[in-house]
Amino acid sequence: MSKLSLTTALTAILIVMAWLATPGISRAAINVESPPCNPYDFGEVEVGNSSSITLTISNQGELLWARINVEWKSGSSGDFTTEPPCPCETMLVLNGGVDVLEIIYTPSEPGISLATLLVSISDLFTNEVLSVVEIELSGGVEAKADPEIEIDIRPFSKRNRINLKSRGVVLVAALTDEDFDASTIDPKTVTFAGAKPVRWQVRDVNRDGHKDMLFLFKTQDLVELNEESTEATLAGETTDGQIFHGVDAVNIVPRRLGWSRHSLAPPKHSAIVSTWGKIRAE
Ligand SMILES: [Ca+2]
Ligand SMILES: [Ca+2]
Repeated sequence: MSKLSLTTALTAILIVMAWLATPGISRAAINVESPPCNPYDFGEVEVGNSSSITLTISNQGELLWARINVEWKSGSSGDFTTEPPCPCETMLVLNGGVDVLEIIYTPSEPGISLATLLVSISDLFTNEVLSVVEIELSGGVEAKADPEIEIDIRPFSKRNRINLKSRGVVLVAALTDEDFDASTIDPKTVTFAGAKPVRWQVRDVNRDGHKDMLFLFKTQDLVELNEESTEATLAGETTDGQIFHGVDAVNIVPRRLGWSRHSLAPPKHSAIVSTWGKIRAE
């Protein structure tokens, strides 16, 4: 080893020894950037979408090597994640250096989500914990409580008659208004009087210029209706998880009361198909 490189090595050792000998060594700084605030609220993010911030951990004090440990104190599962994933491998930050951690919020359902990320900084050489910072995270908005929407049972009839002994079908429209966009309904979540829809389509049922959603149910599936029923409920969720319900009057047709044998006969399957086909063709 040359005299110069030996001198350089000795100097480095002396510097390290000086660091180790420094009492009450100052702390590394932790900064949350973009935007710089703690707690941090991601606000409203659509279910399935993501928003992220960058946690910047910088060693700007007098510490030579900072050892950073990051772990979830709460809320580790589900909506909040980090990149790299936590609990993270120990990060080492040299004096003057920085390391970054991305915090990602991906809401899985409507509502408020909370989490706390725990960042601890210690001296690599002495293991002394110098600083512990809790990053409090929140996201989402309060879910609206089951709003009532406007529905229209048998949209082309004001009497809303339902013959529970029929093997026919019942059309029910979920209508769009200024507070609700019926075209966002997830049809697979919809029930009407205990029945699941067998078909559905987006169309402007009441011709107000706004798309509604029209559902077709088999009458024999309306298990929650009986001859005493005066109203029926359509309920479901939108594609982003907002639950809703709507109520409309029904006029249950009494069995065999004033009906001919002909009218009690169940319609043929082909008649059901042609009814829906006619609507689809419009
Ligand atoms: Ca009606
Ligand atoms: Ca409409």
